[in-house]
Parts: sequence; structure tokens; C-alpha cells
Amino acid sequence: MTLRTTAGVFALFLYMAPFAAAAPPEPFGAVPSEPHLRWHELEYYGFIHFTINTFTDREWGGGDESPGLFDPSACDPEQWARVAAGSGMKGLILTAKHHDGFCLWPSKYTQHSVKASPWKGGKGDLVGELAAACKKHGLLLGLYLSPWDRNHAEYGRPAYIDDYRNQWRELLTRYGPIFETWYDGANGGSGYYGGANETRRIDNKTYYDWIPTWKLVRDLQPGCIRFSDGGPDIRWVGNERGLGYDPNWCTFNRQGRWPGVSEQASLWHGDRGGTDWVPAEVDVSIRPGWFWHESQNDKVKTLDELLEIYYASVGRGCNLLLNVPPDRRGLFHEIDTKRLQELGDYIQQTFATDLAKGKPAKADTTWDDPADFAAANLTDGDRKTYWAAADGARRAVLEIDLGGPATFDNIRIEEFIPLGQRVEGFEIDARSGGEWKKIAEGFTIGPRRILRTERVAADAVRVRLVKCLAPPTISTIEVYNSPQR
Ligand code: FUL
Repeated sequence: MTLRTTAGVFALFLYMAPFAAAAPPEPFGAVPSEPHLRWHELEYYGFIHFTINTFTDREWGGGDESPGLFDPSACDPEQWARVAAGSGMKGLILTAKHHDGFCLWPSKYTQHSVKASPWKGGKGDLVGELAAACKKHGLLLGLYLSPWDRNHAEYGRPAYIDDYRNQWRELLTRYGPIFETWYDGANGGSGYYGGANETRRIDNKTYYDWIPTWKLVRDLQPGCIRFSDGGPDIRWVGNERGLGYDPNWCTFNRQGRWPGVSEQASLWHGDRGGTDWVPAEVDVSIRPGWFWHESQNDKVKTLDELLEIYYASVGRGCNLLLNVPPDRRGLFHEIDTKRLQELGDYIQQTFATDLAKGKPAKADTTWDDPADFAAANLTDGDRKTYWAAADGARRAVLEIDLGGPATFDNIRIEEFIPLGQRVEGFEIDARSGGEWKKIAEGFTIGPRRILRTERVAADAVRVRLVKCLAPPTISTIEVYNSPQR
């Protein structure tokens, strides 16, 4: 380089320096993928357990049931989709095959399917019908294909794994985009197995040879999220009661964990500082069973119970997968439908108006580029912009001036998770008559926390981040008032 060009480069640097934006905060630890980020935004969607069990009043079919039993009288997946969308669900996940092996689509890889049933003269395809219904009602479609197949003659031997993968191939190439695939961990042992009627034990760490299956799914549906006890993309929350936990880390040590193989405490809480982003999904049924049973028509969860579940799952940063089993007509039962509508109305009314939106916000620490990472980003109504604390900060106080007394009982906070999960202790105060009073506290925030508080009238809200793994980044603080009930 000549002296003249060196001087030129130096002059250009001096000219550019005042305009160059400061570097944004670096990601911290494991971070979500693009499909993860889209999945987190779904928050609440439905599970559909429907198969021959619906007609035999069982929860686990043995695999020896006659396909002739599958004959819903008025099956209408469009009703499922309509009711689900009305309840605020963003998608539906169908048991394309449960443990009994009966396939709800005409699979080439088994005789035990809708093809052999009287429903629609054996010409029906329930997966196809649900795919069309979801599309019509703006819902995403997900599929459950039980690894355990109590009907298949080859179950327990390598030939079954080929068929299992081929069934996924059919499902993932015929029905458009699939947002989530579900791999259940149950393996009870005994079954019909093509007439053998015996117990077949498998080693669930090795028998299914999951890695090529995960790859097949990823190749056929690049945007799809894969669920099981051990990921690979999202994890089971470790109970079927609708309970998410606090702390709830989206980070998780995935190594050595498979469907049916995980550590209880890690399923509940994730692993602080874990190696991979594997957030929790909460699956729970609106009834005691996963399948419809007439005897449970009077045991559909109440709105209060569903709200407990909503706040303990969605409110703790998990996604909620709420099961609603169609009845023998092939319809959501009237009681379930009513309950879903009540839940949808509650959610819609509660979160309609963010009382903090557009209100002045301040922070006691800010990343050294206030223009891009200012506290104003907390209340700008855009969950993609964020406030960041100064480098080195492990605590922060964020304050929102509500501009006069406001009545509220819900606070929603989100970390800016594309940069990782950082907060591990926070407290929330409300100011009224010049006095601050603590109204909520918790450990983690992650993709979201929604806290139900006592109903207060206050003119300011303060979030104190009291313990963080790295400088905190928060994308939103929202304040809501639920309808009086
Ligand atoms: C369990 C299964 O055994 C149940 O039948 C149900 O499908 C539930 C969602 O997962 O492990």
C-alpha cells in the first residue's frame, strides 16, 4: 500500500466513525433457530386424539381391533378447525397413528388403516381432510406418528423401522407444510404384532435409530419442529397435568436424550446453561383421558382450570398443546366446544389492550448505543425491538410511566431470545400514591412470562431484574386488565 492510499483509508475511517452503529450485544449461550422463533410465537394450539380407541372406550388399543370399528357418523374436521381457531389456537396436531397402529390416512405400509374401515367406504383420508380444514381456517398442521405400533408384525425388528420412516415420508410429502412432528416415548411391550400376541421389549435408546429419522424429517420439512422427551427441537415438560415450571430454561443438554429417555428435572426446568435450545411444550387434555369417553362428558375442565393451565404453561414461557378428543360422531363435543370458546374469549379480551403501549419507559442501564437499544423499545408495541443493558450489567431496573392511574392484573414480559436466555431472577412493583409495592416475582422469563397479579390501580410499573447470567435484553413489557368475572 502506498503512503497516499494509507492516508486515504485513514481519512475514510475518520469520516465513517461517527456514523457507524455500535455493535449489538453478542448472543449468549445456546440460541433458537428460525423454526424455533416461529414456534415460540404460536403459544397455544390443539391436540386431536382420535382413532379406534374412540369407539372401544380405551386409551391404549392393543392393535388387534377390527378396522370395522372405525366409523364416525358425522366426522367433520372442519368443525375441529373452526372451533380451534375461534379459541385462539394456532394449529392442530393429529394422532395420525396412535400405539394401536391404526392409520388415519391410507398408508401403503399397513393394512390397518382407514382404507379397511367402513368410514367413507374405505375411501376416506382423515389427515388430508384435516390438512384442508386447517388451511381454510388459517391453522398450522402437526402430526403424531407413534413409534410403538402394537399392530405391526415386524415391530421390534429392523423391518418395522423402515416402515415407520416410510410412513413419515408419506405424511411429510402429501399434506403440505407440517409445523410440528410428535414422537411419543411410550413403549408398553405387549401387543397383537400381526397375530403373534406377545410382549416385545425394545431398547428405546437404540432400536429406533433416531438420527436418520430426525434427518429425514428435517430434509422433507425444513421448517418443522420435532418434539419428544429429549428433543431434538423441543422437549416434553415432564407431566401431563398442564404444568410448566419456574425456572424454565429453554436450554437443555440434549446429548443422550431420546423419546422416552430423559431426566425428570431437566424436562421440568431445562438445564441452566445447557448446550442446546430445546424449549418445553406442555401437553394436557381438556378431559381426564386423551381419547373421548362418554363417561367423561361431565369431567371437561372448567374455565378456571383451563386458565390455571394457561398461565402455568403459556405464562411460563412454554407452548400449550391442549388436547380435545372428537367423539364417536367425529365432532368436538358441545361441552368441550363451549369451554374452548370461553377460554378463547378470555384470552382475547384480556390481551386486547396493552396499557403500557407507547408509554414512556426508562432504564438505569443501557447498552452503549441508546438509539437502537433504548428502554423505549420496551413499550413500542413491537416485540422484535429490544432494550439491552450495558455490557457487564447483571441487574437492571426498568420503569414504565403509565401516565396516570391504570387498573390492571396481568403483566407480560419477554426476553429478546434470538440472543439467548439470560434472566434468572426478577421482581415487579406497581406505584400508587407515590408508594412502590411488589406485585409479582419469579425466576426465568425467556420467550415470555405472563404474570397474573392482584388487580391494582397504579400509575407506574417497575421490573427489577435482580439476577442475570449475562447483560439482560428485554423486548417487551406489557400491562393488561382481565375482564371482571
Ligand atoms: C402418552 C401416550 O401414551 C398417550 O396415549 C397420549 O398419546 C399422550 C399424549 O402421550 O405418552
